[in-house]
This record gives sequence, structure tokens and C-alpha cells, in this order.
Amino acid sequence: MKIAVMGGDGFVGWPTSLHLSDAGHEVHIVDNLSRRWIDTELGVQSLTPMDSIQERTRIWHAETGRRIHFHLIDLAKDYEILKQWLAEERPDAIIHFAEQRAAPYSMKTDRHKNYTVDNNVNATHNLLNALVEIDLDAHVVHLGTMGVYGYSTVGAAIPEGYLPVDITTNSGDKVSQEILYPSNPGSIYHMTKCLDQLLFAFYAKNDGLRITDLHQGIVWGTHTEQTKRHTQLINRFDYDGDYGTVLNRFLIQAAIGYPLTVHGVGGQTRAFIHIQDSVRCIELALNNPPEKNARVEIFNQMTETHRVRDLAKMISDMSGVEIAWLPNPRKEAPENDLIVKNDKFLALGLNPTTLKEGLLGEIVDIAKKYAYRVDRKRVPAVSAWTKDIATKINRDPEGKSLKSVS
Ligand code: NAD
Ligand code: USQ
Repeated sequence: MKIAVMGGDGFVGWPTSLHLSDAGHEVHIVDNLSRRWIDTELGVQSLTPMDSIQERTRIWHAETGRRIHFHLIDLAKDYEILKQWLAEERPDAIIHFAEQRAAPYSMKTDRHKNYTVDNNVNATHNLLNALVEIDLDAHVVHLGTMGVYGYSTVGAAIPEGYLPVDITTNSGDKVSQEILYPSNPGSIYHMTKCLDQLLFAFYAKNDGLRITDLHQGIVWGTHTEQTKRHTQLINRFDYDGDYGTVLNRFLIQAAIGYPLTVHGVGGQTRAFIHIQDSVRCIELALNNPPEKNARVEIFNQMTETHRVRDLAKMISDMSGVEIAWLPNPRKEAPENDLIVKNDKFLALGLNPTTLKEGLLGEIVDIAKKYAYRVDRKRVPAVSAWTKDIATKINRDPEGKSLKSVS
């Protein structure tokens, strides 16, 4: 297949591009490199040293003889360029990672809220709009989030995208139908993923676009089979308070002896998936596209759920690093249960990588190797969800009045 990977320079996009190229597909990365600019804005860098995208693809070619092509295009701003590129290249499938993906970054200031909505909603809409305009029947595989469902305890398993409901009609009859699971976003970022869902539903219904939306949990780990092949193929690994996600942050904190940053009492339960499983799931989704004019195909792309304090305790026991119970900068339920269905990927042959398989220690070792690159001042999460929370926890979203916990 000829595959366009929108956002292929990012944390999930890069290993996915390598995996698909290795499997024999023709891979084209389209990226505006905004994530690298955001590192500069925040004054942070990936724990792992990343080469330029051109250098990464050169090394991949030298190692494997396979080419990954790179195209510098902004999906949100360069509509005409994107449309022309799609019309010329006519990929069979398009994987859409190209969005601002950090909830804390999206809540930082009013400017960051605007940026996240403008970037994410326009990127998705421009892509769908262009496909219709140039009459291209490419399968779109979008990386969505488990966060569209929200994190309130419902006492029932979360289905894969659609909820069966019974309705009593005006004439008193009972009818059953499936609706998109009610969205309940917990941040501006998660809200943009809910808006994406409506765009997908409309374009599938109106124009018959073939779309798969992967409601992904928190991705942990950094290496995949392909990124391990050469030091310069290494994946990015975020640890800072905006882009670092909880489990990867705890592992890096364990490596540098930084008290594990649990928000509140750590009762938040979240869904997780290892990066290697994430790229496998994307391949499975690519190989199983929906029919034309079918409704949007939705998978829950996660393999297990964990409570934040249980993760912290596990890593604290493993490393001897203590736990810091911090005021929560987010507005979220202090405790929630979470049961999620992921039957569809299991039925397609996914064999989940779980937390107990020695991988945690391997990641701590990687983090120790690059610990000299960590700026400890960038570890605390300083972006507060509301002005009240910012005042209460004595934090300035830009980090100016922050007292370090280390
Ligand atoms: P990332 O920030 O590392 O990568 C996103 C890539 O998209 C970056 O290379 C960035 O430069 C590019 N990009 C952003 N806006 C763009 C635009 N307008 N035009 C072109 N390129 C653009 O993020 P990631 O962790 O790789 O996540 C990829 C996708 O998966 C995101 O959509 C995210 O919402 C979703 N996701 C990620 C996780 C996770 O834990 N990392 C979990 C669930 C879902
Ligand atoms: N948390 C801590 N300590 C930390 C960091 C986070 O206790 O140092 C807590 C948060 O308060 C939250 C939970 O851990 O309750 C998860 O936070 P996170 O930053 O790991 O994950 P989240 O903000 O939800 O976002 C990440 C990705 C996003 C993706 C989402 C999937 O950045 O792109 O969509 O995970 S999900 O969580 O399933 O919605």
C-alpha cells in the first residue's frame, strides 16, 4: 500500500512509519514539525536525542534500503498544498496523527486553547474536505483518544464507540438504535477529539468516506523493533509537565531519583497501551478497512487499565524512589473506575504487551542512559485547568512562580 502518515515525525507516528516501511509499504510522512517548535517554545527536549526527520529517514534507508519520503506541509494552514499533494500522490491509506496532543499544553493559556482548537479541527476538516474534492477513496485511520468517553465511573464497560439505546417513540413504540457514545471531554485537547468524531460521522454519511477512528489509551514505552535497529532511529520520549504522560514520566522520574509526581490521591484510572502494540493495532486497522458508505469504524486501542497510585507504588517499590502526593493542577474526578471493551483488536489477533513483562525496567535503563539530558525544573506539571486551581495551588501556568518539589 502507498500510505501517507500525517504527523509521522511524532512519538507514535515515527515508529508507525518504520513499522509500515519494514512491512513493505511505500510510506510518505507529512508533518509541519510543529512538535519540534513546541519543544523550543517550552524550553524542553526529548529525553532521547532525536535527529532531524531528514537524517532519520536517511539512516533508515542506509540500514534497510527502504525509502521513507518526507513532505513539509501544515494540514491546518496549507489547505491548497495539501489538496494538491493528495491529488498527485493518491495514497491508498492515510494515517492521521497530525494534531496537538497534550491536554496540559491545551489548557496552558487562552492562546494555547485557540491554537489547539484551530490546529486540530482544521487539520482534520482540511483532510476530509480535500479527499472529497479530489475524489480520492483513501482509507483514513485517525488516532483518537479514550478521553472522548470521559472518566466518570458508569458501572458498565465502555463499548467500542457506539452505545445501544432504547427510545420510546411518540406513538409509544420501543425502538433501538446505536448512537455515538456521549462525549465528555476533560480538556480542550480532548474536546477537539470529540469534534473530530462529528466531522468523521458527517463525512462518512454524506460522502461515503471510509474512516477508522482509534480511541487510544495512554501510550507508554519508547522503543519498537525498528527504532532499536540504530541509535539514530530512536523514538522521542517526553518527560516534561506538559507532554510527558503519566507512566513514562514515573519511569523517567524513577531513573533520575525524582519523587513520583502523583496528582491528588492518584485515584484516576486510565487506559494504557505499549508503543509496540500501538503500531501493531494501526497496521491491523489498515488491513481491515470499513466498506464505502459504512459508518465510521471505531476501535478502543488499549490493552489494560491502571490506577495512577498503583502505578506509582509499583514503580516506587521497583526503584526505591518516594512518591510525592501533589495538588492536582487538573479538574478531574479524584477517583474513578474504568472498564473498557477492546474485543475487536483481540479478535484480529492482537497479543497484548502488559506491564509485567520486564519492560518497565528496560525503560528505566533507557532513561538512566539519557538522564544527563533531563532539566529537573521542567518535570513539574504547571498548566492549571482553571484560574481558581492555579491560584489554589500557587502555580503560574508559565511556571514562573513554581516551587520545585525536588
Ligand atoms: P506528537 O505530538 O508526538 O506527534 C504529532 C505530530 O503531528 C508531530 O510530529 C507534529 O509536528 C505533527 N503535527 C501537529 N499538527 C500538525 C499540522 N497541523 N500539520 C502537520 N503536522 C502536524 O503526538 P503523538 O504522541 O505521536 O500522538 C499522535 C496522535 O495520537 C495524536 O493525534 C494523539 O492525539 C493521539 N494519541 C496519543 C497518545 C499518547 O499517549 N501519545 C494517546 C492517545 C492518542
Ligand atoms: N498524572 C499524574 N501525574 C503526572 C502526570 C499525570 O498523576 O505526573 C495523572 C493526570 O492527572 C491524569 C492521568 O495521570 O489523571 C493521565 O494523565 P496523562 O498526562 O498521562 O494523560 P492525558 O492527559 O489523558 O493524555 C494522554 C496523551 C493524549 C491521549 C490520552 C489518552 O497525551 O494524547 O489522548 O493520554 S487518554 O488518557 O486515554 O484519554
